Order: sequence, then structure tokens, then C-alpha cells
Amino acid sequence: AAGVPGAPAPFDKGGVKIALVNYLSTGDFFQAYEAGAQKQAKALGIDLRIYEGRQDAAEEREQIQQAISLGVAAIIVNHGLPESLKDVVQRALDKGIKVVAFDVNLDNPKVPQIEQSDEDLATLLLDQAVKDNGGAFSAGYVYVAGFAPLDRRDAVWRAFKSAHPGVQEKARWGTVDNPIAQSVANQAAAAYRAHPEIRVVFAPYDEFARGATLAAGEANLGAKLRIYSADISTADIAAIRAPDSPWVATAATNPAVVGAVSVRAAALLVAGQDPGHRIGIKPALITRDDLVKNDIRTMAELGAKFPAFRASDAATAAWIPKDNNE
Ligand code: SR1
Repeated sequence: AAGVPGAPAPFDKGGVKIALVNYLSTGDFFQAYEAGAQKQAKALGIDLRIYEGRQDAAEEREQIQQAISLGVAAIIVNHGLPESLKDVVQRALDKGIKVVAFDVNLDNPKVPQIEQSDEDLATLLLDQAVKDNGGAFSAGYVYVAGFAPLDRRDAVWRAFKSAHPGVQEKARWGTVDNPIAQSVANQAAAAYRAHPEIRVVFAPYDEFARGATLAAGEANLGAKLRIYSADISTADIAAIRAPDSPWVATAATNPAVVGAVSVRAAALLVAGQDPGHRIGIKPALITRDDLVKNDIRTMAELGAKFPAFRASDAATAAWIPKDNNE
């Protein structure tokens, strides 16, 4: 790969090897994240080695070890279980390899942490839920513990319930078993049958919301429920816009932009520059009304109307070519 004229070493020459090690690779969010990372890597002349994630902690450890043996300049760790990663990440750091982490808290001052400002994300959604439904409603909640972004969103949900005693969590479900949306739909169907009083579902991951929406459609609950999610993709936009869809709002970043930011943060470290220790990418609230009113059907159209979805100014430098998500 060609180098970037005027860039600091080693990016002036090109061909810098960086590994992207994933815990999860399936689903729209992670596919778009990888695509964004790949695009930014290409613009920087980086040889990006992508290791697929199969929700297997031992395999992710092994892949980090493989990246170390390959002699990469940096490793991007995308999700995972912190306790199974900390020592192998330290091994990489000890060898002079730079490491950045997206949505997994490695608790290491040498490892910049990238996240989507999950507190803002959950707050945007729950404020919208109150706007649409008032401060008292019966809720279903979709959650799986142990994923940093879901745990951060959960902290907001817990605080929200304490502040709104009229909000009653009637049922809780959630799974990351593949295919996630269908597995969640099976659980949601049982929850809806057991708790017909549920009016609001807080499902802050688009695979969860897709499952909750599927089950609502099968049970003819479209007009009775409102579903609030995180994340967005072209397929999500279609599901939100579908006639009688209960999925009314999502709070999201552009995952391709998050992938690009991850690569830029790693590149800055390799160039001896500081991307900052906590790198947040701000989410925006998108309602079905926004999508319909502005006739938005794709991520490209979303980016054209909302600049925050095109690019982020996180982890940038004059020598880094733009991520071209515009
Ligand atoms: C299983 S964790 C799923 C979340 O990771 C990313 O932060 C996405 O926003 C998604 O909601």
C-alpha cells in the first residue's frame, strides 16, 4: 500500500500492519464497523488484518497472540470479556505494540478507550420514551450483562427507574445467541404473552429491537407497543418505517464512523501522537417521524440530512486523510 505524503513515519511509507480483533462480527452494526475501519485503513495505506469474532473469549485471546506474532504495529480490540484479555493485551504492550479498545474496558492507562457515549445514548432514548408515553408505564427491558456498552446503558435504565417510580419493569429478557434477533423474538413472544400490560420496550441494541419488533408483529401488537433501541442501519430504517411498526426511535452513531475512529486512534499512537484516553463518539436520537418527514430510507440519506452521521472529529490530525463516509 502507498504511504501518505507528509505523514509521520511509518505512515509516509505505507504498509503499516494493524490488527482488528473482534469478539462479535455478525449483525449490521459490526459489519458496518469493520467496513468503516477498512475504508479508513485504506486511506492511510494500512494493511489491516481483520480477525473475525465468534463470541469466543479463548479464540479472541488466541487471535491477539497471533497478531503479536505477526509483528503488527497496533491492535484494535473490538468488544470482548476484559478478564480474558487483560494479560494478553499487556503482553502486546510489553512488546511495544500499541493497543486501543472499543467497548471493552481493559482498565489500562496505556490503552485508549473508544465508546459511543452510552450514557447520552440511553438518556436520549428514555427522555423520548417519557415524551411519548408520559412518566408512568409498564415496560419490558432487553438486556444481557457483561458487554460494556450494554452495562453502561443499563446503569442509566436503573437510575431512570429510581427517578420514575411510575415506570414498572414487568419483564426482562435478552440473549446474544445467534441469530440474535430471532432468539430475542422467541423470548419476547413469551414475555408479551405473560405481560399483556407492557406498553414500552427498552431494547438498546438494534438486534434486540429487531427481535422485539418481530414478536410484536407476530402477536399483532404493533399499535399497542412502543420500542426504543440503540444503533441504526439501512435495514433498521426499513423496519422502523414499516407500516404499524412499534419501533419508534433509536439513538445511534454511524458504526462505520466508529470503525474509522478506531483505526485513526491506533494510527495516532503508532505515529507517537496522543489520541486521548477516552474517545467518545456522540450519538443522535432518530425517531420514525424524522425518517418519514425527511424521506430517509438509507444510511447514505441519513448522512446527507444529519452531518453527525457522516464523520466524527475524534482522533483526527492534519496528516490523516478523511474517512470518506461523507
Ligand atoms: C452486544 S453489545 C452491542 C452493542 O455494541 C455496540 O456498542 C453497539 O452499539 C451495540 O448496541
